[in-house]
Amino acid sequence: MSYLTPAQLRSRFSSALSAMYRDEVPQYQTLLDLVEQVNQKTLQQQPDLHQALAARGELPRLALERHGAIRVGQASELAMLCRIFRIMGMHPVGYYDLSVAGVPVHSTAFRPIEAEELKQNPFRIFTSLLRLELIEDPALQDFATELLSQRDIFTEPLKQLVVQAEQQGGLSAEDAERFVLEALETFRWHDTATVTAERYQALLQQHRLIADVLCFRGPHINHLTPRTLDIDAVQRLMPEWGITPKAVIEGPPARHCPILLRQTSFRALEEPIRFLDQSQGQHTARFGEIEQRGIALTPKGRALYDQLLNQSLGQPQSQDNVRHQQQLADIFTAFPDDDTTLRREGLAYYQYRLSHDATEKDLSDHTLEHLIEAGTVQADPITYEDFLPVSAAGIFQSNLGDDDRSLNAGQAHQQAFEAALGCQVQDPFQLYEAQQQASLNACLVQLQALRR
Ligand code: OOG
Ligand code: NI
Repeated sequence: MSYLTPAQLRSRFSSALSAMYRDEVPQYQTLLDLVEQVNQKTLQQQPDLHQALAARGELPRLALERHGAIRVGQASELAMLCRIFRIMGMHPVGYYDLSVAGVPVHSTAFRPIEAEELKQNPFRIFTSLLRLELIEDPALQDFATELLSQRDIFTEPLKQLVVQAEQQGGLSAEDAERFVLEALETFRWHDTATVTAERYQALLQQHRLIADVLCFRGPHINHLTPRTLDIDAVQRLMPEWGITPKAVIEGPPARHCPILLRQTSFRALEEPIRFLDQSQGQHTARFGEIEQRGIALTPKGRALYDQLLNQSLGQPQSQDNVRHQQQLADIFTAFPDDDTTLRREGLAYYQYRLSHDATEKDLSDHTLEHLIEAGTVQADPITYEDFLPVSAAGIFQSNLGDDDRSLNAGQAHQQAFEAALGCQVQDPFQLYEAQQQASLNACLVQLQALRR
């Protein structure tokens, strides 16, 4: 019996999810069209970028690249998601405590880990677990617990298929098709709430996110995110396309060597819902987002990023994106912006490879730096595959109501999160470091082969 690879399963799932979301949220299709247009234009205008992406084999994954997000309410839900995503080759990476930004959740990103897997399909899901202990009113906290204990966000066939996949080590094409259809049910939008309008209001007042997680039968996918090559252009063009973006782009400013992740989003929908008492209301949860990814930073680079970002957060925040970007750009002049310095100062991660025309005569007792200078060894930036807590908080806030207040900041609770998850989250730095090291080792082996 032959099984689909995890990457094949992941691709089928992400494209089915994308189709469902385009159906549910028509503006998502508009966003995809806009991003596609901007990406094509950017590739035409920047032949160097085009070539670099082609050389790294990233062009085919450009149109595929997207992430999504969901929010769940209890440990058992998170643990089951972990098993479902594992079958698709997606593993929990990173721990994000959003309570520091007044959002009552903590999160991880389920994503492929190996370079080859990422190349095939980099789809990831930012997954948040509600922290019920941050609900202030004890009666409401009890009610929330009860609500959660009454729901099952996974279909019976899905649970059976998960066990089957785990036992036999994969799924046949036929079972995979059922698996995708059943898994979609968990991510689908429900237009009926599981509570009365009055309860909904009470939970909404605690925090809009609490109502979003607790009042529905499932954790509707709340956004999907295509990857753009020019986020400033998309932000600028959105209004022309009938989309109102959040005020400012999150993350670092535009740079010659893009670092980490830049994001912007828009509120997509006010959806009619029917409450348990049959009254009608509206719920805003679903939105659109775009991302532009740059190079992954080492702990040293990340510390510099955090320091500069904090410096900018300490200034009066402009709601005008042009001014905000200018402010950021001024502060980020302190961050080296050429690959050689980023690499030599150990600020960012690179993937090393031997150039095609390397010959034995290029090799006489040279250091790595010499080999790179001579063009014998190439160093390509490793793309950042994770998220940024401050940016994520900004994305969360942008699709909540303006009336939202922040909750008291809680302590980081990584251990509690991992207990709920049923396993530990992987450290993103270690993954990038390992990828860099593996590429160096491979280069060394090839060099030695040339010397012989
Ligand atoms: C997730 C927000 C975070 C990102 O891209 O940083 C996020 C959510 O609203 O559930 O998706
Ligand atoms: Ni997102």
